[in-house]
Amino acid sequence: MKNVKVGLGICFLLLSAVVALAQNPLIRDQFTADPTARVFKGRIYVYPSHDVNCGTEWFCMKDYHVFSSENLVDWTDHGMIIDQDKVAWVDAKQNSMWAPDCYEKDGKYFFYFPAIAKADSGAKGMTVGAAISDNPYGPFVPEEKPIRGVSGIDPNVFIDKDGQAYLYWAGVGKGLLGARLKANMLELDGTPQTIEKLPEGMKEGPFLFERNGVYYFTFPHVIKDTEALVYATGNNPLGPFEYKGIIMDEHPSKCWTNHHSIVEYKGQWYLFYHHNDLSPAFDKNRSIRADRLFFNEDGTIQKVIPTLRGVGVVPATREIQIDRYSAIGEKGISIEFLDGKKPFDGWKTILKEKDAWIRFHDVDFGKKAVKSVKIKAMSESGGSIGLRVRKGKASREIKANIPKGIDWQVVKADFRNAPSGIQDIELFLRDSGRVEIDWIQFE
Ligand code: FUB
Repeated sequence: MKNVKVGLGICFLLLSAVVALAQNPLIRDQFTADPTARVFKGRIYVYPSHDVNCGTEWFCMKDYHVFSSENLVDWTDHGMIIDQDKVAWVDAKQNSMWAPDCYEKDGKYFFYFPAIAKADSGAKGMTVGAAISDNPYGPFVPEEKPIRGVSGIDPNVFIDKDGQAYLYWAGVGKGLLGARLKANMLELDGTPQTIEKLPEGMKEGPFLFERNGVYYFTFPHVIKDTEALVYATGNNPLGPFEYKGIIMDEHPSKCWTNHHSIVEYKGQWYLFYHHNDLSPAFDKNRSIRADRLFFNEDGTIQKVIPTLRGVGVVPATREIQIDRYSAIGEKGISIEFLDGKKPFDGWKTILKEKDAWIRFHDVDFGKKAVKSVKIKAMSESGGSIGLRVRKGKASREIKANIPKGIDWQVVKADFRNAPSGIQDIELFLRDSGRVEIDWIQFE
């Protein structure tokens, strides 16, 4: 499933891997959380935090990677950009490198990250530091000391049209705060102020953006049991803001955290957020996702319904992970890990009843006609599946027989005269039986 290219670099962090993934979660070979997406030089960069499992019941986060994509399908892992052992002020015993951000100013990239400070660093507890690079993917050089006057987590930076920069963060037990930054982007300019008139209750992960002169102050907020993503708007980067409502409901799975960013890329707005897809039993090992976000005419945000399908348009000639579906029938179908002990291997679709079906949209058949389709499948009973490619009323359908067997096999079937361009794919079980599907691929 993984297509890895390794590039030669001048230092360790330029060892980069390209992983073809257009669906949710976006990164499947490691845990990622708290994604801040930014557009730099026409490319989308995502700065998440990096969960690992240390065998404890709490977050364990030792370093940061950055990922980038031009097409929202091929994500490059640029490797580790900050390591807790290499930051002078960080207490590396704490594994506390929580949600980061990155912002560009005058050709320099400022990466902001929270961590627990060493006792002799001049700061106490969770605080925020910066690291600077000439490139969005590093190498980043950390400052010797954290930013003075910041006590808390989840830094977020915004530069307004007049060039004034702001830093926001979640003050532990002190609500959400903001302050002006000096021109050097490394010092507060004035006293931090609490962002007022926000709803009562647990709040963290502030993310501010501006659209059409309106400042959107967005943040995770516990309304009921776990974190929903919500927002308020105002006329000024430091408020006051008026609460507007929910961007994304709390996860039904009870993954306790959510953490997000909102970015416009090539004319479409996206919400980046996280869920514990690859670790259903332990919600401190999370995975980043992206879905489209839309505004109403009056500037309010439409609620985003989380999807598995995600946002990338998948070339028909790639392995299509149909288990990351856009729609699914109600009966006779389930999605399971290929191997429950190896979640990074991904998922499979299990068709168990006649007419059970699954749909996957936005598959790009391009201009060159495909001739056949390969289906990686397994069927202990043997089974017959139908595969339909359709665009509106035009459709092309074939059937493929999956021979009886207890091993995965790649079955090839003729598939000519498929409609060109971007299509939906539907897969269904034609008769009784049980068929498991890993992926399908046209050629
Ligand atoms: O990732 C650790 C913490 O969980 C973040 O800093 C919070 O926003 C929450 O997502």
